[in-house]
Order: sequence, then C-alpha cells, then structure tokens
Amino acid sequence: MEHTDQILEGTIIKGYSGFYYVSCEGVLYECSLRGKNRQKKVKFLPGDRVRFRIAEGTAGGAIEEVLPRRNELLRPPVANLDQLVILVAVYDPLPDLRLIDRLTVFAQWNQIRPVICFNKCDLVSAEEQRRLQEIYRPAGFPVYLCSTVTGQGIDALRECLHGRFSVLAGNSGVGKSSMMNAISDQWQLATGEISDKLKRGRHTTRHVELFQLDADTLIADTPGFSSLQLPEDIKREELCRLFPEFLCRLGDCRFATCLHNSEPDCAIKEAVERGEIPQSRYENYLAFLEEVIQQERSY
Ligand SMILES: Nc1nc2c(ncn2[C@@H]2O[C@H](COP(=O)(O)OP(=O)(O)OP(=O)(O)O)[C@@H](O)[C@H]2O)c(=O)[nH]1
Ligand SMILES: [Mg+2]
Ligand SMILES: [Zn+2]
Repeated sequence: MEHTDQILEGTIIKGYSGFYYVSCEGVLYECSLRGKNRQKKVKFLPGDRVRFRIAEGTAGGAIEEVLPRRNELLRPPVANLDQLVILVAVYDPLPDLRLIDRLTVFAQWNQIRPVICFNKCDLVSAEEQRRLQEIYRPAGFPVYLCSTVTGQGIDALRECLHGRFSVLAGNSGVGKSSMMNAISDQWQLATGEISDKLKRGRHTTRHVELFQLDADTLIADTPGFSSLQLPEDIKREELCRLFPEFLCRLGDCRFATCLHNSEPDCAIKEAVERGEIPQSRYENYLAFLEEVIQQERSY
C-alpha cells in the first residue's frame, strides 16, 4: 500500500507540553516537532506560519519548518502581529496618555499597526470622548470609542480585528477581558472588579493565550503592558519618525539634526504652538527623547 503524506501550511495557535496546535483552513491539528527541529531547539511562537506534514490516516502532524517572521515580540512571546490594539479606559482608571504613546512607538518600531480603543465610554460625556479621539487624528491612528456595557463601538472594533492577528494591550482593569467577551460570547473570560482600596486592577488575566475568532482572526489578551521599556536600539534621531504627525514637517526645521527640543526655528514646536500637533503627543515625545538618550548613554 502506498503512503502519501500531505504538506500543509498553517498558523500556530499555542504550544502546550511539547505539542503545537496549528490552525489550517478552520481545522486545528496537533503537531509534534520533527527530530531535527527538536534538536536544533528552533523556537516556535504563537502566530508563526509553519509547514507541517500529515501522514496518511493520522490526525496529528509534524512541523517541518517555520516560515520567515514579519515581526516577533518577546513579551508576550508572539510572532507575525498585524496590529496592537491599545485598550484604554476613559475613566476608572483614567487614561494614561503616556502609556498610549509608548505603545504606539513600540508598535511602529516593530512594524505593527497601532489601534487605539477607548473603553468605558458609558462613563464620560460625548465631548470628552471626542477630545480623546482628536488627540490621535493628526497621527492617523485608528481610534474606536467603545463600551462593553452599552455595546457602543463593539461592531466596529470586531470589524477591525477581522482577518488579522492582534494583541490586546492595556493596563489592568481597563476591560481587556470584558472586551474579549463582548467581541464574542464563545470565550467567557473571567473579569475582575477593580479593587476599591487600591483603585488598581488585580491582574485577573495571568497568561498569554491566543483566541481564534474565525479561521483567520487571532487575538491575544495579555496581562498589563504598563512597564514597557522603549526598544533599546532606537536612536535619538529616529524617535521623531515614530510620531507620524511629525513626519511631513521634519524637513522644515532650520537644522537637519534638529531633535525638536531646544533648537530655534523648529517646525515641530511651531506646529505644537499652532495646535496642529497635540500638546500631550509632543510632551511625551520629549519624555521619550530623554529616555532614549539615557539608554544610549548606558551602553
Ligand atoms: N463602566 C464600564 N465598566 C467596564 C467596561 N468594561 C469593563 N468594565 C469593568 O471594568 C473592570 C475590569 O474589567 P476586566 O475586563 O476584568 O479588565 P482587564 O483589563 O481584563 O483586567 P486584567 O485582567 O486585570 O488586566 C470590571 O469590573 C468590568 O466590569 C465598560 O465598558 N464600562
Ligand atoms: Mg483580564
Ligand atoms: Zn525641529
């Protein structure tokens, strides 16, 4: 009898005690590593595209090779992300604009599209929602105004997730797990009350797990991202390129080496004064510039 093996291509959803679960056209295959991959200690990450072999008459497969990664994060350990959905509560806890900007810098440095989602919009006025949304208009980041309580914005966000691999990042208590539950009722993740005493979330979610909304939509709900350091290899003159609303103005500064800090005739500072670049974005740029310079010095 002739044995014909089938080679398929799929995406790793999770690794679990020596096995990898690979999704391909809506079917989940349990795969082991082949000898050479096991020996070489090749690292496989959720999100990795792999080729795997299915022996005829069996349901399980063996991973043959991992295809080149578009990007790779260390924390959470995932590969081939399309977008970083930055989830922020408009209230309780109050939005941390510096964390938003830190995450947008981080995303763009890794060629990941940043998406900002304001949650708990039921707790503030429409005016306050608009004020927050406007901060990111000049940068061109997509902004979603949502509430898992009223259902506001949930359909639009689901649409934005569709067909992509997203990580949902945000401080504890902003509603990441509630948002996952609102997006689909198939998960029923545990959500926690914010401790009244500390007004801090309790980190109800402790590990990274990939959720599959449909055949080609993946979402990772992660524990807080709040202590994120800026990527260590950013150089001071590269930072401004990670603020999209600065880009078209960079040629207008008097000095080609302008860091948009204390230099005269700086087109960025002038745009801030005219209100074309939001104050908070510029202040966070300056804070990150300081951090990047400190990091450069410590090497
Ligand atoms: N008012 C209001 N409360 C919300 C909304 N979404 C979530 N909450 C509440 O916010 C609290 C925190 O929600 P979670 O979904 O547990 O937050 P989380 O981001 O997953 O928290 P960690 O797992 O600790 O990182 C819970 O008490 C939720 O009921 C919303 O849209 N409006
Ligand atoms: Mg959670
Ligand atoms: Zn300048």
